[in-house]
Amino acid sequence: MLDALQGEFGVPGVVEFVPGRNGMPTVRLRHPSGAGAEAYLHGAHVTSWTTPAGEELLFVSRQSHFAAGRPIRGGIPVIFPQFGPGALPQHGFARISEWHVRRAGQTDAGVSVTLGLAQTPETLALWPYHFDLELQILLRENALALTARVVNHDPRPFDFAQVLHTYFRVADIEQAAVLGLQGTTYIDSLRDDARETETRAEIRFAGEVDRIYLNVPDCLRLRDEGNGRTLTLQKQGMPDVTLWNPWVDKAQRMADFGDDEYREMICVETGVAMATPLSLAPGQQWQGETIFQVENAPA
Ligand code: TA6
Repeated sequence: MLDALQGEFGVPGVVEFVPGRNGMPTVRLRHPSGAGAEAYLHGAHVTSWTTPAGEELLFVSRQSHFAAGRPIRGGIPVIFPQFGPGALPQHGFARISEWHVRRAGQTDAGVSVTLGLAQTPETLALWPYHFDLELQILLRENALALTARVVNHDPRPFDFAQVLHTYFRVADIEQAAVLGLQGTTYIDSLRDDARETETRAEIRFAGEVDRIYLNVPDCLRLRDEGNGRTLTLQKQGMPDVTLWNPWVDKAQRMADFGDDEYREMICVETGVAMATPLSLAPGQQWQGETIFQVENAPA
């Protein structure tokens, strides 16, 4: 399989298809600057994004599963068509499905691979709609751009959510801050979904947080003070943002997450319809994008 993918889509030293953990097929992108990214075809799951200097910007749990039918803990889970619990498996089926390679290559814009998922007998059994879901992963010198597109190929409208559930690596959660959410309304999942207004210009972390922010400005920042780094998140078509850190107690209850790993990660998730599903008419499409940029990359 990997040889066939390499033959059809590969570019030696730039786009390479190689076995990942447990031999699961992955695609590795290498930018001329030295920046790198890696994604599993399982879930179209980005598990690594590194700077030209080789610094890892994403968090993946040392206890993550890498197996069919199981989500990878960390990186960038692709959430579709359901966010959170509900009639479908938690966070939907896209992150535990096997995606297909559609395009790959290098242009002036960067090094990219596009992965796709359409209905299968398994998804139809869970969610009886014909759809197409595509994710483009574009690597630049100091940026990673993820563009998601959903098309309704069914004769009926369907409701969906699409979220990039990104786990950022930080040196120490208590030396990290998220900026750009002041004045927005959030739903506090830890307080019976109470709706509040965010009053802080700079959000810091000292305990479990699980909040869905609605209709958020399209530019956010994550300051990782312990690493002397700031990441900018520039989004479009993805109005909602979730902040999540499990902290101690929840971390200890998660089999695929180390008890102390909460200290080295923060989820800043971007997407659409996190609180209220979005309806898509037959033949219509939705597209959204988030560009992660290292703001002050060392020269
Ligand atoms: O995005 C926040 C959240 O919905 C949390 O409530 C927590 O469940 C997290 O996602 C991880 O969910 P997972 O199904 O990947 O364990």
